[in-house]
Amino acid sequence: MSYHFFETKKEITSKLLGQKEILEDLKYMLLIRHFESRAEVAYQAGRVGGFFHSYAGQEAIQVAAVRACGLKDWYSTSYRCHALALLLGASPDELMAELYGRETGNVKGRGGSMHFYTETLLGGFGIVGGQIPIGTGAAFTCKYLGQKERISLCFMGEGAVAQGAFHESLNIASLWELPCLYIIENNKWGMGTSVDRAISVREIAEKKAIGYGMQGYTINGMDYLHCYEAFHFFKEEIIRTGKPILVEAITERFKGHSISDPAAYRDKNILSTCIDPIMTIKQLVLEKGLATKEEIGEMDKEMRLRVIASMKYAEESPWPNITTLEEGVFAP
Ligand SMILES: Cc1ncc(C[n+]2csc(CCOP(=O)(O)OP(=O)(O)O)c2C)c(N)n1
Repeated sequence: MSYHFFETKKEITSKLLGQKEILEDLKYMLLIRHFESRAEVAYQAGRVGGFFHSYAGQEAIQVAAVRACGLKDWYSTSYRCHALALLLGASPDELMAELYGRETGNVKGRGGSMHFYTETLLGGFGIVGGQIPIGTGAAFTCKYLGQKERISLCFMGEGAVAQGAFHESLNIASLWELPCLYIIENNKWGMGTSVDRAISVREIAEKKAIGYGMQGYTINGMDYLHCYEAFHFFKEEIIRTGKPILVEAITERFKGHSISDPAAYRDKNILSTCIDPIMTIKQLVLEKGLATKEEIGEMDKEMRLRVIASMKYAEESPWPNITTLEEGVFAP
């Protein structure tokens, strides 16, 4: 199916996105991809347990969102949270150690793949749609405290749109005019269920937003520059109007739903025809003459070695002491 993507204002945003930032983002995209693929290998070798959901294929969205909105906003997302944690300042070491279940992990080995946090990342949620009220609450905080330059970005898969928490959150966000950017990452599959069999409308954001009196947009989640320009506009709009926005980013999940899913239900040819988002930023770098192919190759190697070093760090890290098992765990 073809989509009508939001038309961005290139002339404004291209001035704001500097050479240093583009190169940094290329490195982030390479780092995320290597992190996902190496961690997957570690999982298959029995070094990582629990669940594991790869963000491979969707990198352009969160890399561009964090670049455009900055590190001071609030962020929340689903269990597919490795990339966002890396982008918001968690080190590959602490994240890999978390996957390995070690004491040096992001949450001391208690949470695993689905529960990463940073000072501005409110999680990592295993319950589909669980982060939507949290992201909405963060937007409420911004408004309540009078932080006019600060917004909340709440990412979710398209499967979460059918949850009650989605409707209740968007209704209240619109009613109370909360500075929240809701981003539906439509990778076309909720586990093994196609979006066509799960969600009753196409152009999900554009159509759903109307029901809440909000603005809704569709963006190309496979194109880094387009995503950057769009996110830059969305944040400015939220700050200007004080109102929430709903966005659908069309993307592709390069892997199965989780590591145990070979995605046999999906036509493999589709992936061979779609553009890798990393190619879009590589092309931008080459077109602007920011680096040569050889230099990009060096960056790739640097990021690969960084991830391999994080695996060594995780491997050599201690296991949590059994006597601390209940520390930091809250249950009613
Ligand atoms: C409330 C709830 N229902 C069902 C599940 C089981 N489940 C886990 S992931 C998933 C699919 C969600 O798909 P989507 O929201 O599109 O996100 P994606 O995995 O594609 O990023 C389901 C149904 C769950 N974790 N939570």
